[in-house]
Amino acid sequence: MIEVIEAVEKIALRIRDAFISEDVLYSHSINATGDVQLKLDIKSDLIVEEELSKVFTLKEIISEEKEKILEVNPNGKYTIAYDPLDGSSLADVNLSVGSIFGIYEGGLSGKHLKAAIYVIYGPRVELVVARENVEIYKLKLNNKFHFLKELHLKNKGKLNAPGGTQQYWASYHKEMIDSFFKEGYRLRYSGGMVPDLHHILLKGGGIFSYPGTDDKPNGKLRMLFEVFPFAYIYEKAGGYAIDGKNRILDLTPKHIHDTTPCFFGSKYEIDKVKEVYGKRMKVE
Ligand code: AHM
Ligand code: MG
Repeated sequence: MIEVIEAVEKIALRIRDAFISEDVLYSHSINATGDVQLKLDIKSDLIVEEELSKVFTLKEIISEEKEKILEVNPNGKYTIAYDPLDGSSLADVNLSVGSIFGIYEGGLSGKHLKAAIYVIYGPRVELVVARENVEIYKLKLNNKFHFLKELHLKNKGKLNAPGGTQQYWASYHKEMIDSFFKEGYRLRYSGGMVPDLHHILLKGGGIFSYPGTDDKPNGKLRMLFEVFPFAYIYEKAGGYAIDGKNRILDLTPKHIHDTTPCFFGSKYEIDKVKEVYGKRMKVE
């Protein structure tokens, strides 16, 4: 597994460098020599594919940016599913974005997840690795990641990050979100899953939700690339991740790009979601 983590460290450095390369960040057209210039998300996907293909323990890689599974090493044992640059539209306005990796062994479901990693590109670059524990590393000037601490969620937090288009929320979902605000929770939603979930994790608690809605009954966020890795990270940190009723890590996607409604948080908030969603699961 260490070889996978080392590959992610290299990826993080290369994507960090890609942000300050103007031709990558701002080009949406054909350059002077007639080449179609790369956008940041395409460039990030190429970087990830290049680095992960060199890792001998990886059998297959699955990118959020690609239709199909790519076999990289027939003798490898893990499949890695990744979102090379989650929330990439936020990079254009210079907000934090991230890369997410789920490492699966023996199948593609929540149960087969063996580790999860994400990188957050903010004012600092940080790496969070979940195996038995959840550890955060900070990138220093020597281009090495240094261990900072273990991350743990408390029983209850103060932050509320409600995703999805409000116009399409079910009435009971809206009431639940409002009830957190009435209890004093503060709105913290940047539109980037990585910074929003990182914020809650680092502050020790709160709730992030992306529900099923009229326009998107299965939510927006993808199981393999986004939801399972964060569910794993939250559980290992002492938190919870559910789809409303079920534990996220008990789910199995039918197709690699399947999405699911999702709620991540500490015990108090997730108990409340279970209570509300236990009674009414359908969008009204
Ligand atoms: P992306 O993978 O296309 O970037 O979309 C995922 C992002 C998440 O980071 C974020 O939580 C969500 O989309 C925000 O969606 P919305 O704009 O509907 O709130
Ligand atoms: Mg994404």
